[in-house]
Parts: sequence; structure tokens; C-alpha cells
Amino acid sequence: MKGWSGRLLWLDVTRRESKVVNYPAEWALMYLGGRGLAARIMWEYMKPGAEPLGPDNLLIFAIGPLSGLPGPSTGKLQVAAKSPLTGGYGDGNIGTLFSNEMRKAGLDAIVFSGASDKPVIINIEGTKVDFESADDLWGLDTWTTEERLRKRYGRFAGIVEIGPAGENLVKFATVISQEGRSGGRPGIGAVMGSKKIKAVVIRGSEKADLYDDKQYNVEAAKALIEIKNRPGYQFWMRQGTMYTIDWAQETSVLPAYNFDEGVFEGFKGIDGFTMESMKVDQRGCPNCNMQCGNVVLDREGVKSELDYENVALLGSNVGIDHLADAAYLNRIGDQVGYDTESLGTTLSWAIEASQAGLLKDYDGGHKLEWGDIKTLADVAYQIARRSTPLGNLLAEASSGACRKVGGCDFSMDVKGLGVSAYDCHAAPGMALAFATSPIGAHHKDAWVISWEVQNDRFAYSKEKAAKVIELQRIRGGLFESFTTCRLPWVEVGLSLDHYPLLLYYSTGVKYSWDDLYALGDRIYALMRAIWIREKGGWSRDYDMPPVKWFKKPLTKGPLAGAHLDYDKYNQLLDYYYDLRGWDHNGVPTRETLHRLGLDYVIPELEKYVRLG
Ligand code: PTT
Ligand code: SF4
Repeated sequence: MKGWSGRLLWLDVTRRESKVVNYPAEWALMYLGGRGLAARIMWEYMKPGAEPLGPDNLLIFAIGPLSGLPGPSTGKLQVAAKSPLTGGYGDGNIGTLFSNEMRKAGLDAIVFSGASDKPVIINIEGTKVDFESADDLWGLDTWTTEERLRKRYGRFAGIVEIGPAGENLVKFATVISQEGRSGGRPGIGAVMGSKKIKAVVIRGSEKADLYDDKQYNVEAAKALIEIKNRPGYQFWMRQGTMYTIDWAQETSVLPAYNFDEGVFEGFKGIDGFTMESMKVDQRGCPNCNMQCGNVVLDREGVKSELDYENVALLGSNVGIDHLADAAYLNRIGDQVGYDTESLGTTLSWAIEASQAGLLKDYDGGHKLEWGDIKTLADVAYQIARRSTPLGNLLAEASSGACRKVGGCDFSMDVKGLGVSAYDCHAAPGMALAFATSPIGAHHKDAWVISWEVQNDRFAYSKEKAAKVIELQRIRGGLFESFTTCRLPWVEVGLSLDHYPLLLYYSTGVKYSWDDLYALGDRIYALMRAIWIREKGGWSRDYDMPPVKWFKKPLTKGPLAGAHLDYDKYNQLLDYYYDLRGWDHNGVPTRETLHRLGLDYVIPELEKYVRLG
């Protein structure tokens, strides 16, 4: 095979053994890599019903046929496992040198099974593996951990690690790299912590074996030049995703006060222009010529790398109107190693719950207040350490906490994962995208909202359901499996036509757009099959957006009064299922599974559902 090594490294963490395995070439062709390969491995090798924080869960790192090569924003790695937060398929996409070094080590995937009884660093050189003690690192934050490991293994080593949040099995702990990169919102860092893996280090020295090296480089160079010449490039380099704050305010989708509202009176204090006035550095993922990690000093004078999502959820959504304060919470998230988006949705839920009197046994009678940065920062640390009853409760995320104390009507999650930073009172298509995302309410799979606000915004139409699927195919199916950053296409408009060519020169396989769309649909149906197997069945209730968007209309801004409509949403969901070839409960039909080459999942699925 060209473009793929065809090899995966299997690590038995309990026995401290490793072996290199050739996986079937068909998997590469049908699932590409990254998310697709991870899902295929999970279906094949994970024991059904595995306890997410037990040794039977598999932690999977996977790259794709474009990752780690020169070219448009290719330094990305997929980290996947059964999620302790949702109980279903979970993954994340992280920009890291690990991707480049994994490519040089000649590995398409690394699978971690079992669990260590003591903290370990797994040190991989090529395919040689050492399990080293991490006793001296356990308990340290991610920045200190990585700094120490870089001194030991070198500036260019691929390193990913967890912080105290992962060690303490916080349900939304992530995998961290290079200070500001975080991946695996549905608790993939907690899975790493449950295996007592503090860090994984990788270095390789092989040259990538491509089908046509020369043409690959020509095409990659063309794409990189096109990115720099796009009209939006200069502004992107100034603000990155932070431009979205002003846009979200204008379109009434900026989450405020636990998604009660879609506008925020203090938005100017946290927007992209404020960020520009505070900017001290710019950084990002490897192999990227449109680096979007904008760095400011937080309220303690420490560097913090910002994106729209974390600023909205740790700013307007918790009533904070000073960027340095939102940046402070964001930096805590990076250092302790958990997802800043879930921190935002969990803190905002906690404030609402506290004010409703649901946290009396936890808040010591001192109600949490919107915008109270000092208390919120204290709570953020308590969550990472599970050091107080409140911190321990909130370490389960709002979805877990509300099951203990009530308040699930205002937990802003789908399938357990907190929603990303787009209010959907007046955006049914985006609500559908959150509700049908294969990992819970992440915007990564279908950021339909920018299209939706310009195209019959209040419609619950078939066209909208089709648009969600189109985006899910490209974003959630293809980019997650290439595995590269999607932002060159989304944000500066790089032509998608580069990608089949890059794939061809990398692998020698000519994929048409029809092939690629079918590939995206296959990965989606497979992820759904994993969910059905792990949940022991399925119901369309799992594909519903948060109740608040239906029941509590907006009270502020030009769209005051707007809310979602149950009957119309159900109609939209029916359109979605029909277009996907799934039945009215959201289960892929036998015919659909057959068409996508997924006959092998049918016997297992028949144990849990009646296939149409
Ligand atoms: C991603 C999610 C996002 S999406 C953001 S801001 W965004 C939050 N960032 C966090 C952070 O930072 N620190 C932290 N401790 N937790 C964080 N949680 C949130 O994580 C990220 C970029 C971004 S920034 C986006 S949109 C794009 N996402 C991509 C994707 O999903 N797939 C893909 N093929 N390309 C993408 N490119 C962009 O990558 P998750 P990263 Mg991320 C401070 O991991 O789990 O997918 O969650 O990986 O290297 O940080 O890049 O406005
Ligand atoms: Fe990373 Fe941003 Fe570049 Fe994408 S655009 S690779 S997220 S720095």
C-alpha cells in the first residue's frame, strides 16, 4: 500500500507488551483513516458493553493518508474511545507534532488496551516501545508535564499528555499537546487516565511512502499558495475564529446565560477586536500556514490561547464580559486538561442550578453568580481535582450532575456532551446538527449555522436536513478521516477539489466525489451501529436537542420570542432519517447497511433492534 503504512501498533498496557499488526487493506480503502479507521477498529476489537473507564475500553490514536505530510494543515491526530461521558462512540481531533512523528514511525493507528496499575509514559521510537515510570509526573499540570518531557525527548518529539483532570477521571477530560491543543471532548483524556497513561511520546525516522511523491508535493504547494491568496486570509490571520463573536451577536446565536439568550450586552469586551488589542503571540498546529491560535495574557498575566468556542462558553454564557477573565478559565482548562466547552456548559448549568436552589448541599448556601470570575475559577480547579463535593459533582458534567440533583431541563447537552457555542432557539438546522452529531452536541460535524442564517432561517425543510447531511459527510466523514484540519476549506475557502487529488497522489487510489460521500455515509452508519450496540438499542429521543430551546423562548434581541417547535423538529428529523436511509427510530436499515458495505454489523445489531 502507498499513503498508508497498513500497520497498527497494539499496546497491551496491562502486560506492558506491544506488537505491530497489519490490518486489512480493505479497511484503509473503505474507511481511509482517522475517525473511520478508529470506528472500524472499535467495532472489531472492543468488547461490546465495555466499561468506558475499565481495561476493556480501547484508546485509539489514528492518522489518515494525508496526515503528517506537507500540505494544507495536515498536522492532526484523531483520538478515540468509548466515551465515559456519553457511553457511545467518542473522539476528538488534535493538532500536534504527534501526527507527523506517527507518520514517520510508519503507523496508521495505535491501540491501547488494558490498564496499567502504575502511572506510565509510553515511549515509542519507530515501533520499539518502552513503558517508563510516570511517578514523577503524576499530578502535574499538562504544561509542566510537556516541558519536562521535551527536555527528555527533544523539541520535535510527538508528545500528548493528560493533566490532573484526566488522572481524576473528570468526565470531560481531554488529551492535550503543545499547551493550547486539546482533543477528545467526550472524555478521551479520562480514558487515558483510567489506563494510567500520563503521556505518550513518539519519534520516527521513516520517509512517507507515497504513490507519486513529486505530484503530491506540487498539489500540496498549490493548495498552500491558494490559501494565502484567498480574500479572507489576512483577516483570518488577525482574528482566527474570534471574528465569530461579533457575527454570533449580530445573528442572535451567541450563547448567553446558559443559553437563555442569543445576544449578550457585554459582547464587545470579549470580541475579536478586543482580542487583537491584547494579542501577544500567535501559534497553532504543525504544517499549517494559517495558524489560528491567538494568544493573550489572562487576568493573572499568563498566556492563554483563544478560540471562539471557548471564549463564548466561558464568556457570555457564564456572564463574563472581560476577555482576560474568559482567557483565565480557558487557560485553567488547558493546564488541568479538560474540555473548555464542557467547562462552560457545566459552569453555566451550575449557576442556574444554584440560583434555583438545587445545589444547597453543595454550594454551602452561597449561590453562584453570573460573571463571578473568582468563584468560577475556584470551582474550575475543584472540578479538576474533584476536591470538594461541588467539584466532584460537576466533574460529571452538567448531564451527570443533573441526574443527581435535578435540573436536566436546563442541562445544555445532547447524549451527555455539552453543546458548542451556538444558540439554536432560532436555528432548527443547527439544532438538528447538534442532535445527530455522532459524538454528542459538537459543532464539528455540521456547522450549518452560517448557511442557515442566510437561507430561510426558520424553516424545518427537507433541504435543510440535506444540507446537514452534506456537511456531515464532508466535515465529519472526510476531514476527520483524511485526517487534516477542515478550516482551510471552511474559513478561507480553499477549494475542496484539492483533496481527491492529494489522496490520489498519496495513495494511488482515485476516489470520485460519489465514492467519498459514500465513504462519509459508511463511517456515519458504522458510528451509529457502535452507539446501538453500546446502548443496547436505540430511540429517536437520543437525537433530540436540549429541552430549553423548545420550552424557554428568547427574551432579548431582535429575535425575542423565538423557540424551537417540537412537531416541526420531529418532521425535520424524519427528513434526516429518510435521506440517510435510517428508519423512524434512527437505525440504519438493512438495505442501507448493505449498500454501504456494512453487512458485517447486521447480525450484531439484530440482537438489539429490529432492522427495517
Ligand atoms: C474541539 C473543541 C474546540 S473546536 C474548541 S475551540 W474551535 C475548544 N478548544 C479547547 C481548547 O483550546 N482547550 C481546551 N482545554 N479545551 C478545548 N475544547 C474545545 O475543543 C482545534 C481547532 C478548532 S478550534 C476547530 S473549531 C477546528 N476543529 C477541527 C475538527 O474538529 N476537525 C478537523 N478535522 N479539523 C478541525 N480544525 C479546527 O481545530 P476536539 P485543536 Mg480540537 C485552547 O479537539 O475534541 O475535536 O474539540 O484540536 O488542535 O485544539 O484544534 O473554535
Ligand atoms: Fe490548527 Fe488553526 Fe491551522 Fe487548523 S487552521 S491546523 S486549527 S492552527
